[in-house]
Amino acid sequence: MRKSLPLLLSSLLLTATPALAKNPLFEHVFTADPAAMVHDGTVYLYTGHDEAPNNDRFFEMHDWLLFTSKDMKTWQEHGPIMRATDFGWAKGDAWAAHMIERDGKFYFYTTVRHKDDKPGFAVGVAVADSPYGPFKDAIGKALITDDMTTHTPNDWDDIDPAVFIEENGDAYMFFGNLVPKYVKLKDNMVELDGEIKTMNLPNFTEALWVHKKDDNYYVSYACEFPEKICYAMSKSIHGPWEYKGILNEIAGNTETNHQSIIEFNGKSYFIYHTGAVPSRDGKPSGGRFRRSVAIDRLYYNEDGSLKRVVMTSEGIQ
Ligand code: FUB
Repeated sequence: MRKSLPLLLSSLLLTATPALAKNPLFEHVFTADPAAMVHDGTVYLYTGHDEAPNNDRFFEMHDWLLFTSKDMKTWQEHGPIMRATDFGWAKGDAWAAHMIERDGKFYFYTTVRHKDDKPGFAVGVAVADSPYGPFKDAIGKALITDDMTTHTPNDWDDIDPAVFIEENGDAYMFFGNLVPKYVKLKDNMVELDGEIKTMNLPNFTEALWVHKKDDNYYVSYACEFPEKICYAMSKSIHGPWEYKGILNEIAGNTETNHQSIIEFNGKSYFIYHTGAVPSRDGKPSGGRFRRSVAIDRLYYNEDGSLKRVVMTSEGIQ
């Protein structure tokens, strides 16, 4: 006998096991552009904060949020650590950022939109004595402004900073949209030390992230559009970079993606964002301007190359 729809639904509800979905990580707030840092046994997850009223127009991002975890499963929320307009020279647009520690100070490199005296997107740097802040503008001006690079006519081609410190202490900042770039930083972490160089990375869009394991350097980045995450490997921070292919497929319901790769307690993790939060309680669902951070495991092959990420709804169990 065929069941009526209400009966079918109620029997399904009675027999279904509650889903323990852990990806995306948070549903009560939209989070994007994860920038994770491991420090003193804790994972600090800094995220952008999508506040667009819907998925029709564009990003609305005012501040950056912080979540921490000691097991990658339970997360404590610390709220906003900084607003884009805390940089007195910035108009707003708290886009992708990166946190790194050096000599007990925490440097927060951010994408923001510059005021009209130097129009376009810019990179700022803030500093604090603690990973929780309070963060203040480290130099009172932008570290990178749009007029410093002329590789594309776009005013958003200097975005998405990611900093890597070599074992010998040399620090480099990677950034860019459509043209990947990097520049050495002085030991004080807040001044450029030399010229901005370009990199050769196939299908590059944005969201550079550099990490090292054993004697291999890895650069991962958002490629094509809609964005997948691709990666390349090298034996030197200066390249040449050998393109290795797709690391993660289009993450679902958003054209952008942005990854962090960390190692924590002997395991490697791939942290990214999706548009997968469903509509609940009459609120608009996730999507391209209402993104949400997710985490899955990252595995290496014996030759050091990376296995393609398997995105899960369970997340880290
Ligand atoms: O979140 C705004 C921008 O979208 C970021 O800067 C890019 O990486 C992309 O995720």
